[in-house]
Amino acid sequence: MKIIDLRSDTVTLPTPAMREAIHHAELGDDVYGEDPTTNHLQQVAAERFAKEAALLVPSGTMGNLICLLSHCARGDEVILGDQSHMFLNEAGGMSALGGIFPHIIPNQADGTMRLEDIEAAIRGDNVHFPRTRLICLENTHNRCNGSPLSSGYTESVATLARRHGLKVHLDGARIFNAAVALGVDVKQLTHSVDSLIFCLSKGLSAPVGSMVCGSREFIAEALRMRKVLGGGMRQTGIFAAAGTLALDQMVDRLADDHANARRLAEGIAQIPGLSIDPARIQTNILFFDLVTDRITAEEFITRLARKGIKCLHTGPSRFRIVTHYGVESEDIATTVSCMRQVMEE
Ligand code: TLP
Repeated sequence: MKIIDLRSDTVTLPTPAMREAIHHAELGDDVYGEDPTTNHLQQVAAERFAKEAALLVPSGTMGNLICLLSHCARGDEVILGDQSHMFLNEAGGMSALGGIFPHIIPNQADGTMRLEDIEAAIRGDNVHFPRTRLICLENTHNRCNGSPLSSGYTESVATLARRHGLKVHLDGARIFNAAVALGVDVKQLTHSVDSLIFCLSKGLSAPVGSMVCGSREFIAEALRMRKVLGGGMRQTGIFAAAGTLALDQMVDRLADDHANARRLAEGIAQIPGLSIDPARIQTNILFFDLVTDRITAEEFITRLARKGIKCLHTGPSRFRIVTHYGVESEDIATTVSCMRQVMEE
């Protein structure tokens, strides 16, 4: 039985070309800046985003934390969405390790935060207040159905930030999904932000790694913060080799994942007892709800798993599915038909 693992695009395995590149990667000690394969990936990433420099880091979580620590001092405040991954799913690292104060405002259903809400959250200069330093965006927005944020929206947040002397950081773990869904060059979505991270090891299928991009000065500080966090690695060319291929070969195919997610949503919408609005699915992430008491959420997940289909249980009666490399078009039909059987059993 083929296991169709739809829990996340983090489960993707490296492609045969990546395994080959890993095998032949030229290596050195990256802590001395001497791993040629890593240096090449960092240059390619910086060019792809038209930023001055880029840094390879072990994970998206560490990348976001490195950026927070590079932008902010202890006691500084960061404005971010209440549904953001940085607020909900990164173990409170900004407070635990940086003494940074999160100021959350509501994420709208499309992953944006209202400009009025952002502006109202910015503190004035007063000895009683923390210093507002940074605004964080997430594109695509994981918990908001993988919604892509437009370049226009990102620019208006950056303009607002600049007016108040603030910086903007983008959690672009899935920024290439956004670019493909919106049909724009990825630079258009990132030129106005001061720093960004993106992940090599999600939809792009590399086994390990995320990249931080920004100005040369910012990346010098990020390098120091990576060291502080114990993220200085050695022969990182082993996975940087796969990362370069991820950027070269795995971006355009994300459109297939988006088409699969939309087909899956349309199929789920037809199953009595399950609820989803397919019109909201623009990239590779979808959430759906169990809206019957004939079966519990635990039973639903367990019976589906018995049929070889794994999805993530994210709320009392809410589930998440993420399509990715390795999930084929025929797997979509199999998934819908198994879900229908589970609901009819
Ligand atoms: N998201 C993962 C994990 O929460 C397990 C997932 O399955 O969606 N930003 C965003 C928007 C993310 O979705 C994630 C990971 C991260 C940052 C963190 O990346 P990693 O897992 O590399 O630390």
